[in-house]
Amino acid sequence: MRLSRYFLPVLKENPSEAQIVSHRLMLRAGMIKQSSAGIYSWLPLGFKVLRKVENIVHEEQQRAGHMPMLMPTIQSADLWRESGRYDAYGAEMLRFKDRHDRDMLFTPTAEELITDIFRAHVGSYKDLPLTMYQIQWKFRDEIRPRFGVMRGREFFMKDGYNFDLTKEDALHAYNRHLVSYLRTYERMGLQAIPMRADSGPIGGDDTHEFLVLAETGESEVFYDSAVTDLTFGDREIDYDDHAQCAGVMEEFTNLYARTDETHDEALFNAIPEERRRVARGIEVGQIFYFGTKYSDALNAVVQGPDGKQVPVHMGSHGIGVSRLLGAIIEASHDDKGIIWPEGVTPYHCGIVNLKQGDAEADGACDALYQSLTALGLEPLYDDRNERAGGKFATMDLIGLPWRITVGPRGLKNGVVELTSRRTGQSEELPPEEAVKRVAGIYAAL
Ligand code: P5A
Repeated sequence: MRLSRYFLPVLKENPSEAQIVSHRLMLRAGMIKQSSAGIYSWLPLGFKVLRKVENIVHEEQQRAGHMPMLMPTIQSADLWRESGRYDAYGAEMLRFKDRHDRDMLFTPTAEELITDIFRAHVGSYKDLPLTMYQIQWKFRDEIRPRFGVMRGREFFMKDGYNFDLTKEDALHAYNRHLVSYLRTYERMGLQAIPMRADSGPIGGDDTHEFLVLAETGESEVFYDSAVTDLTFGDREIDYDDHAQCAGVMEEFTNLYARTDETHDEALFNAIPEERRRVARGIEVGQIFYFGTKYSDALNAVVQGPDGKQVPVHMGSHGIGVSRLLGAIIEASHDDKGIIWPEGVTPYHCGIVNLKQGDAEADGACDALYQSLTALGLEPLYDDRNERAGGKFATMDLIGLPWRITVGPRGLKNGVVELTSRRTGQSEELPPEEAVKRVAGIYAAL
């Protein structure tokens, strides 16, 4: 992409309505624009990162054997009356009527809808286990939408639902989700710690939230500092192996880590004092096992091996896809702007031409652009007639992890400059070496 043709409405001033750094930087970098409270348009740069995050979620869900599908954003109230949640859900549910005076709602979550699909089509235990998910817009009429995409009213969520014959199988699905979520967040450059939590209106006793530690986080958390040493890394996992998934669950949840709703002072005080931490975190996902709550209410039964009809065991599992962009920025920025982790960066590498219009510099930039593109990478080429300082400031603000700077002086010596956004360190090297270096970094992901 050439910056001269791109729609990147960066702001020089700090927008006064933004209280936290991620919101500020998303507005300043021209990623989003608020349309009304808690509702945003995703401008090209923001949309590109949203898609990257969404793709990682898709890849990791499918790796775990979960099937993508798509349900509508508008639902009829009928199913919610059947489950008893229509009245219970409260003011967060956006309700309206269609022209025939039928009660409709904008989906805040889809346990009822998927259970209705399940009961219409599945009748035997032989069709289990089954896990399907979607990545779809949700609406919750939050009392205090704030912090940009962090607490929106309209937000993008991955919601997955498992159907199993037994509690044991459903707990395996729970563990499988935990493992896949660990992988998902790590690929985005984030450490998200599973913490025992409260299930709220979704229901059930077993639930963990995934929290990214950040001062601006909305949740208060209590944990043993040893949990921050755990990483999933690139270990092999067989998602069908119950014992292996249970082992990972055990490893990542046996140390004390809880949100304030389930915090237990006595257990916390049993941790050695120097390892006790009270902090704040951003909830980027939550997994639930709620047994037969919805299958009982909506009569979702299958014929078991002994011929008897039994309600299925279920769980649901969410990732805050749009919120993740805020969380990633909270975790990765400096005073100049965003620093994208390589896994989610909107463009792989910036190219800054220090002397636009100079035949040699223009030619070298075009050649770099072509070489990077031929290797499957997406460069963002600042080909505007701007001063170098302005170009660097824009690149720093939008946070591409790598930048190649091209100028007549370097070209005389046959070199360009490769700069890491994270460390600020630069190196002079021949253009083809710079391309190789950048390609190597992404190939290793
Ligand atoms: C699990 C999937 C559920 O809704 N039903 C289907 C279950 N869980 S949840 O915890 O309520 O939401 C899942 C994740 O969505 C994100 N989230 C939000 N993101 C932005 N703005 C909001 N207002 C908002 N509300 C929830 C969170 O990351 C949450 O973990």
